[in-house]
Amino acid sequence: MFLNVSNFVEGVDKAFVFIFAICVFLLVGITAVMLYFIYRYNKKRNPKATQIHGSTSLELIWTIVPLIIVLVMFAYGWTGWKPMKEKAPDDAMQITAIGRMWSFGFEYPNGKYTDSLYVPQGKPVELDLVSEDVVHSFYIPAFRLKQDMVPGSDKDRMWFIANSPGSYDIFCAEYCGLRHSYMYSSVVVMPPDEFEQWYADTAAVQPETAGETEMSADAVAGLNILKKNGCNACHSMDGTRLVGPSYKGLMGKTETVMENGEEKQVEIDRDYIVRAIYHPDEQIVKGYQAGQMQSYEGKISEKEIDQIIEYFKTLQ
Ligand code: HEC
Ligand SMILES: [Cu+2]
Repeated sequence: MFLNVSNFVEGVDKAFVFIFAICVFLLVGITAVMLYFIYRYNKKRNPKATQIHGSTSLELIWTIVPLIIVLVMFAYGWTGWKPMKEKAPDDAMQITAIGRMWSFGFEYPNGKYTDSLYVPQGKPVELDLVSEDVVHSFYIPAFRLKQDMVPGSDKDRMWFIANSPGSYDIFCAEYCGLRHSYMYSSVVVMPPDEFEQWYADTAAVQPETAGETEMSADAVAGLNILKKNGCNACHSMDGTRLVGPSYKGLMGKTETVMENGEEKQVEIDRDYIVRAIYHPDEQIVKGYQAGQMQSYEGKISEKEIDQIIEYFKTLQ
């Protein structure tokens, strides 16, 4: 529980342990006094109650002692929290952390992109927290760090120095819709030389595509675009219905869609896919909700859509 895996653990845990100890002390103390009073002043042992009217010294004690206690709590809390909000060291590695419904993604200065966060041990890392849709909250419990990702804000940042190699959980800590609970990832801390090697390996710039060797280069690129943009949080490849329809058997199929409140049959071709990705709310697939999928116009080019289509064709 108290492993110093980031530079902030000690400060936060000191405040926590102090507050927890005070709580335990009060719980035990108050319960003991209560039991003693029940025993000592019950009707048998103390038939005639004594009335007390005001006691300046008592008033002073139960005002000043708690005041001191909460001020000490504040002092511990403040000293643990303040360094998180200070500017990151100048040599901090800059990584962009992207949150979207419903996955995290990480972009490194050399263009590398991953689903899990990889960081070197012992070196400061600064995250620029970006949301592509709604408010998410980036939470690394083991590092004692949590910060909201607010769409449109460029001020959401977080920095840390990871001390021990290993893998630690990342959660979204702000309810952000249906599949919020699927929004988890991990931060992998590597010894510096191992990290350098991993980082320099730009052949792996794209997310891992294991076991998909029979696909054409375009189809693989298409799959990577889907992964990179978090499309698969809402769409499955195997026919399973998620928030959106599955990609399986999509190309060439006739789809029933709602356009301006009217039901229509359309054949799924390139134009349809482009419209679905750039203007998702123009034609809503029947049985699904509008307003779930955002427009990817400006984020995904038509050339990339062609690669996505190449990938869709492998799922017939
Ligand atoms: C937040 C959930 C969500 C995400 C993320 C998402 N979609 Fe969708 N998508 C939907 C929903 C819901 C529909 C059905 C309603 C509609 O047509 O807009 C849909 C419809 C589609 C369709 C039409 C499918 C059909 O059966 O006609 C395509 C193609 C599509 N999405 C592609 C994508 C791509 C590519 C991405 C990533 C760049 C993506 N989606 C990201 C929710 C999502
Ligand atoms: Cu979220």
